[in-house]
Amino acid sequence: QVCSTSTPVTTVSQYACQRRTTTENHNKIFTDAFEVLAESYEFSEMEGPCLAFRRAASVLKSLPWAVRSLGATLDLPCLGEHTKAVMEEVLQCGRSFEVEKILSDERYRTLKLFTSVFGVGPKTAEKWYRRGLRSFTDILADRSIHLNQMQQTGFLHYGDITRAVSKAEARSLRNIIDEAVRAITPAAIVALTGGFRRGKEFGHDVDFIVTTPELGKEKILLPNIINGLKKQGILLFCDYQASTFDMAKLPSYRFEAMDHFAKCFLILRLEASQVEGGLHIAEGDSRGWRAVRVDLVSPPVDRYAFALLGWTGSRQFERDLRRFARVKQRMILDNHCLYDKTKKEFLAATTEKDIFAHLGLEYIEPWQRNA
Ligand code: DCP
Ligand code: MG
Repeated sequence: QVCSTSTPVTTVSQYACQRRTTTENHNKIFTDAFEVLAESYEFSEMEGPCLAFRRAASVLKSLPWAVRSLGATLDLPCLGEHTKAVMEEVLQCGRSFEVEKILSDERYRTLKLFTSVFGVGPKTAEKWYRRGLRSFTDILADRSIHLNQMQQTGFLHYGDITRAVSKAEARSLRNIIDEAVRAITPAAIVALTGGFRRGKEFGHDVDFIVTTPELGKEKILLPNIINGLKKQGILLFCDYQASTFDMAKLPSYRFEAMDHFAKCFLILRLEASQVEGGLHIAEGDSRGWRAVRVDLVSPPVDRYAFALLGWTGSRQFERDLRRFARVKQRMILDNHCLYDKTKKEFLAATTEKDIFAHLGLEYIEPWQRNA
């Protein structure tokens, strides 16, 4: 008997770094629900279920089609009983009652509100919630609460900072950073990273990597850029963290969340006149400027590819790159390096493509990393 040709079964990988995920999400009704559940578990410090919902959301985001029945999800990875129960509800009723319950829950709502302030993390939000505080008015009226500088600035520019940054605004900020950097050393390298590099239309901030072709010279960059922005009168806030990077300590940084490169978390004043099509601000707001969050990271140039890959995201894409490296290749990947535990050696890379190749992965373009 002759074998009948059948259409090849394309299996979806459980690793986001083996999937191509554009910004086009055909399953938003499900992934929005999963995000709420994941965040709710995060507030309760239940990492397992939180990650399970994040992974499930990420798988659905990668599909070039909309799920219309549970039957269509049979071959998909990372969808457990709980996620399928939520999907079933959404398919039948257009919404999930479990999600609605969370959205109206006082604790969830309060923690969500408090963590929306720049400089307020889940720990601080929880502390304020336990004290019985429920609103910004409660916080600002409580004399026993000391707000650090970041949080004070967070409240001061709350409206602007919680409002999304547009692509046109990101482009204008790129020009501002480019100019500030070029005034220091014309040879400097500036790269847009984060969500805008992945092609997103809006972001919560704009992320850049800045470095110099001459190794070691990058040390002078951030302090000088900061000074330049200050002189221009557009620096509204700056949290500068000097480099604690030490090649000799690699690859042992791996359990830490942040990398050790010099970086600064900024709030800049952006003029309407500098943005093509105007600012992305509330209608009726006639100030002519807005505050925007900008992050600058400054790795030594020989670490550039790792930093760029690490800061381009998405978070889920990064998590799975590292998990894939660890589980499948016995390698350790972070924002600084790639280490092969079998060969006991560091693998060099000057481009992101080099890193994907070392990992035995097909190259995934930045705009396909919206996992
Ligand atoms: N990143 C990470 N882990 C963190 C923080 C950041 O892996 N704890 C990486 C992945 C992110 C990138 O850095 O994509 C930039 O961080 P942002 O918080 O700015 O995230 P995005 O730019 O992706 O999204 P947004 O549009 O919200 O800024
Ligand atoms: Mg960003």
